[in-house]
Amino acid sequence: MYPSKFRMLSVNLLATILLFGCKDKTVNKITETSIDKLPEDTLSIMRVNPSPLISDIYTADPSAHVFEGKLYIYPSHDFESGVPEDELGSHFDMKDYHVFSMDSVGGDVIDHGIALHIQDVPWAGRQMWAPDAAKKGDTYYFYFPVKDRSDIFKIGVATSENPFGPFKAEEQPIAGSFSMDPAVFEDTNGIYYMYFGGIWGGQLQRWSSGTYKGEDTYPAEDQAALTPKIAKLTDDMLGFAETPRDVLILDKNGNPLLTGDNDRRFFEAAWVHKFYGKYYLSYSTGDTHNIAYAIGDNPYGPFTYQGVILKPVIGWTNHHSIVEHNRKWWLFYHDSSLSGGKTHLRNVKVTELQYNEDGTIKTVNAMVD
Ligand code: FUB
Repeated sequence: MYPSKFRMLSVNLLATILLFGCKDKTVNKITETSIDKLPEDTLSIMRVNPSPLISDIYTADPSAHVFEGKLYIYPSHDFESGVPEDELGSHFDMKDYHVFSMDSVGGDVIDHGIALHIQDVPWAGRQMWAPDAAKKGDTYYFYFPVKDRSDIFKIGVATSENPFGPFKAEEQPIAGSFSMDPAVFEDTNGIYYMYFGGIWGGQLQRWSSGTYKGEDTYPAEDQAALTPKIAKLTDDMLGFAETPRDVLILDKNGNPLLTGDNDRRFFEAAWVHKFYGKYYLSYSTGDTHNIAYAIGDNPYGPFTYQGVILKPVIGWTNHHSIVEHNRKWWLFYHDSSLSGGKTHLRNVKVTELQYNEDGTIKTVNAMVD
């Protein structure tokens, strides 16, 4: 093994030659076949180390959107509540949300203060996890997962006339909602869908029978893995217009990813964006810490697994969003660099996301050597 600096240099050099150094388009283009032939490290061509966007409070799970030409970030607000760490994520004990905005990446980041507090959600018990937002007409909708008073994750919705809130929560969680990590996608035809779900602490595995069971049930290692869920939203954006369906993620042979395929199967943090008519589902692989992605032809899928967008970051969790602004695509994500690696004290970052000519995404390696 080379010392790491030398190895990094050689990998970068090889990647640069492969991608930019040759004028011949057929070589410049990374195809499926060439990807298969290259050592995995060679694909980590986007080495980045941006500074945290926000450093006076801890923030995580950034859902970014463009509203009225500006970038808005809807993150979780991490803080030290003193709840001990466990496998269910009890130490992620967040109690409120802040919204942030910026005119463009690189500009000042404005903290708009508390947008929603757990005290103002009538049905909430504990743990405000990764939120998202959407705009329809003149109203902004804020979607958030929180455990109810029976300690079961549900998804709530709150509204405001402003993108930064304050948001007023509905009296009850969204009927038929469960688990966590909502991500709302507006298709180009104006239809809105919510993707959601997450295993382990996210409780998705407790809903396999259709109703909540207080015990964890996973498919066997050689069976199809649990998937994210999708539901079309009602016209008023406050509910599901259909029973949530499974979002299938297939390998390139058309077979569902298996429970034992920890490097590729879905764990949490689903996000969908559209690029040249294709639907890109990206998500965290959780215990293997990647942001992976799959491509499909419609919002419901199936989606075919493609690879890794973001390699593991400092900290345990990996959670992101993807948005286009000023003709560039941006990858918002978090790591735990500010807190010195503390799992539950994270900070939001952003870096550019780039596509290969065939529509696949260049892998980002944000781990500092
Ligand atoms: O922030 C709490 C949880 O950690 C999120 O809901 C997950 O996606 C993970 O990032």
